[in-house]
Amino acid sequence: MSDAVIRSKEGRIGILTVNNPPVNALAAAVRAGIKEGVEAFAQDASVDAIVLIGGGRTFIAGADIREFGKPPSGPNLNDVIATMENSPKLIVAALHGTPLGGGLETALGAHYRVALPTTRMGLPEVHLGLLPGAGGTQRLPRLTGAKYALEAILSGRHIPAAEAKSKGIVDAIVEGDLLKGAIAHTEMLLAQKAPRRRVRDLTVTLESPDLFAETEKSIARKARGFKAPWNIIKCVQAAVELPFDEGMKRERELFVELLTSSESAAQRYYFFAEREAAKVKDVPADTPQREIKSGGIIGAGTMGGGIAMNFANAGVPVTLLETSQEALDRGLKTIRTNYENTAKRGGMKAEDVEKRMALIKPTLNYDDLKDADVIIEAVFETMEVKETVFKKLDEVAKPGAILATNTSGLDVNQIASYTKRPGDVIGMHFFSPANVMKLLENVRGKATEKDVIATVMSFSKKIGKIPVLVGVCEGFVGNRMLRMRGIQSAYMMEEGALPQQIDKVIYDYGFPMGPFAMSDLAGNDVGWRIRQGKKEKEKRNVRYTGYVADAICELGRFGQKTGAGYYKYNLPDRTPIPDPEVEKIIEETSKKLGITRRAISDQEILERALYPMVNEGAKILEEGMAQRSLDIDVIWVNGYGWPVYRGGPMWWADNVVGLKTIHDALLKYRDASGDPFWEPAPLLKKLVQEGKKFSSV
Ligand code: 3H9
Repeated sequence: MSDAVIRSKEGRIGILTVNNPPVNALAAAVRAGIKEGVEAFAQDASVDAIVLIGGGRTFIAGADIREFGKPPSGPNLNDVIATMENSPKLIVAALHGTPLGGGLETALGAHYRVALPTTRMGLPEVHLGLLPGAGGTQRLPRLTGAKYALEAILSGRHIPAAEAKSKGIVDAIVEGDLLKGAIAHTEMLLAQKAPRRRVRDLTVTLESPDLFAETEKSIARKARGFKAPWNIIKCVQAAVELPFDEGMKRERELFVELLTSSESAAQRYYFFAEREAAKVKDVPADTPQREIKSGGIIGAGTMGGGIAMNFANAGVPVTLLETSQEALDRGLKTIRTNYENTAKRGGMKAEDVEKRMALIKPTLNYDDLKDADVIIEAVFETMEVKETVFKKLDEVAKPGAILATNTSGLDVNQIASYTKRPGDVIGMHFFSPANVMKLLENVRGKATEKDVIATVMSFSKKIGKIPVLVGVCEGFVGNRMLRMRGIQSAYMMEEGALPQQIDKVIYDYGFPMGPFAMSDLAGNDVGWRIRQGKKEKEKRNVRYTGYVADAICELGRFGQKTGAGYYKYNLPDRTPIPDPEVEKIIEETSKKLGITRRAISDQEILERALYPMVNEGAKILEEGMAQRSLDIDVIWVNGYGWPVYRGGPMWWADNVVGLKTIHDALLKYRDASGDPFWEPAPLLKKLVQEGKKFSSV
């Protein structure tokens, strides 16, 4: 008997307790332990029924994702579940924590299910590019009807216990001690001589004959590029149309198709990458942390207001400072409107609007920041303003307070030098809108203390962010790489491509939009003003990148907000419409630059837009500005819409394109253009020579 599943008895009930911390994932030993336990109790005359329960914080949270792709060992999960379902002894699954994926599927193999009120269950395989491959797509529809099951499996959402009860997924909610409640429920079933109810024997309700066609239509945009959602629809359709065993066969085929796809490999990689990114190599998990009970934010603009909302959403009181009453009022009004709109859409309870507003204390006085445990500055992006703010903060903040800057581009070390406590200073680069975007680039200065890093990384999670630690360099990781795509997009436009062609290639790759549509959304004037402020045209590149962009801005085409940019817009409709006027500007620019326009292929566009980003990623890695290639991927997937089914730029380079292909393409473009921009990064060259990947660094 393995330790992974512990057998015990309470009276005439046999108990199987899964014991595989932290989340009782279905490793081979767990699968074997359940099967053997069910078989042993079946032979045991002193046992009338069986309770299956999880030890520790949760019932089984799914298959062991780390086992996918490795040679199979131990009994297959479908056999384990069939053994349960066919057991001559009645089986009750007792659910707590997060019974997910294969965990919930195992529970659906029991004859009955009870759950604690706090249990949140679901079939989230879609997030791993998979589908429930142990009967979930066949059994759930038999309990809930096809429509509900389809929605639940396609969204992968966590279903609260009360909802699960109302849909028949669980039979009873148990208050208090789960094991006791489960035993009592089992004894009641035995007393009632309840049948061993096999979910496989139930019939599926199909609410509407158009369900599958309509669902395909409704997910078309969101599921673009993903494989799993389409296979999930086919599986649930099979549950409706085929006998159980044939439906199971179909599920298996469609599961294996996904398991061997690069989309799922990317998504499974990403699951662990996101968790790994929260860990800092030289800051051990047990590093003592500073306590954060309250915060302060300087600047109530779009950024500051959004950051304040993150604090309030997490229940952390925050003081919001501005320099004028009008600015403060404006900022608070925007926050309130955001909350009210969320409440109207059903995203939060109406009474919570006031509760959250009450956590945000407005002030015009720096002294009100004296008790804050962390203070984040979100003021105008010039070093002069930052200097004033940090000198002031140094005067008022209590000893040990963490002083953070939300700068997206200025030198965090220089900002830290304006205080007498550079060890307490760190960058927290939120992305706009800060109350929505999950990514947080935390920027480690050369003096930042380890306990400050540990505190900020874990506080980031508390306020609902996905944190990644980066080093001080221009643009940090995300914007530094984005710039590479921007440079080549501008050049390609001058050489012969139009914004709509470049945008389409990037959109088709899987990004939510291309660089020009994105610029129109963000406002073309932002970059224009920065370029105007610079005394000389950029030297770092062979050619200036702003010719077309400047011409467009000179016509007041700032983007969506002015109804025109690289595209025109019939506002309020925000669909970009290609504009012959822009085409003319582009052609004139090419002429002025002495460039004969040529047709540029989609493949060239893709390579020139994305390979330089990978090359820059290599430099970032080599300089230690990102800890690992996975950190870069997490930044790009979360902050910039890199399609998760391609894993992020570095995973894609490692596993789909291949580093040698990228290296050779860089050389090809370098030789054709003579532009040193294309020089492969030394790390890329080295890895190619050694036949290694970025993930090995
Ligand atoms: C499946 O079941 C397929 C079947 O349909 C078909 C089979 C034939 N495997 O997230 P946390 C690790 S697919 C291995 O930080 P939380 C995780 O990496 C699976 N490891 O905690 C972390 O490790 P470390 C369907 C796993 O409390 C530690 O556990 N199931 C797995 O914030 C703690 O995790 C899912 O997709 C796993 N399945 O959240 C559920 N799960 O400490 C995926 C977690 O070394 N998991 N780990 O960094 C989750 O959603 C969350 O982890 C959970 C806990 C909600 C369970």
